[in-house]
Amino acid sequence: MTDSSKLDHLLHLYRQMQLIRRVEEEAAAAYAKGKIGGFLHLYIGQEAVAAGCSAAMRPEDTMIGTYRDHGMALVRGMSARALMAELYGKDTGCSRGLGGSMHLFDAKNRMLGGYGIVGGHIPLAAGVAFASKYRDEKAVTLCFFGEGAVPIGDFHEGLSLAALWKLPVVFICENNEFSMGTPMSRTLSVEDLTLKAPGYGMQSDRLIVEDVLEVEAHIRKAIDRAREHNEPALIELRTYRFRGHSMSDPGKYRSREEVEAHKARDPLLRARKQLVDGGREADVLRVEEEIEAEVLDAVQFAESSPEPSADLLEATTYVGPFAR
Ligand SMILES: Cc1ncc(C[n+]2csc(CCOP(=O)(O)OP(=O)(O)O)c2C)c(N)n1
Repeated sequence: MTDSSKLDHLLHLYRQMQLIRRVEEEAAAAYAKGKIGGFLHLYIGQEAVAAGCSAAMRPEDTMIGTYRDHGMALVRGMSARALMAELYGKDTGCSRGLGGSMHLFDAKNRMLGGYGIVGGHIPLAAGVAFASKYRDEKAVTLCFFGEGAVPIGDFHEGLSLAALWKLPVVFICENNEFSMGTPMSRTLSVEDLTLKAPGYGMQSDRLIVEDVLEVEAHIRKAIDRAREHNEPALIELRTYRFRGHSMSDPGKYRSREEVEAHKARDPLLRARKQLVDGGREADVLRVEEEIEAEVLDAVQFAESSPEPSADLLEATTYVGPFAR
């Protein structure tokens, strides 16, 4: 890749990261005003994971993850409008307002959720990968979860089957060091989570997330192995969330200094600096302006969209004689 095309690619990833960050900031503001209800888990600080991983994927590949899913949906191509409207519980949302923040879903773009039960989707990811292999689609499933899912039974069942049946799936542990307010030292017996992989005869890799291009390069290797040889892998990406676990978390379990130290190593700002140092400041400013317009438009769209009708609730709750 030439320096110029590398910077073009980085600009594309910066656009995605900036879109996620600004969507999350506006969602937080709307939540504080009572416009968004339920739980809201922000992805601020972790954007380089979704953007870097997505860059290594093909359109036919699948992403499946946890309730911290806004970034995943956006990088897979869900519009900011459909996402924001879903957070607002509006009829124009990706699931007509019935799924909400934790259950984003976009079958067209192969983003298969958004799951609220910690670890519950890991065996589902193995199932999706099984289907791809069975149909000989040469498609790979990327399954995202936090380190809080690692001691959960579903993690072991999913990884065990994926290795046994040689499924094209890459398990990505986004280790942001805390499960709600609990540090990993109190939930896990080892710090290196890839130590779990050899127990299943599975490949593994581990990376501190600082540079979005580095994330892409590592994940690409795992995706290629999965696609070409049906070799599953467990990847640990060490990252950090800058906000609380959810909007209702004041985050008293970690010091301001700790959070600020991580913010100083923000992968989004690093990408921005690389672009500016590479002579692309004008492009950066243009992208930021475009993202600003896109996100404010999404908020306006969500605000002005209608609520789902009572008919929709009935039709999606009952089957048989009650279904319309
Ligand atoms: C099976 C199950 N147990 C408990 C919860 C409550 N809960 C929601 S999020 C969470 C912490 C998960 O932390 P982690 O997996 O590290 O992901 P993160 O939120 O840090 O991205 C817990 C315990 C749940 N949703 N599901």
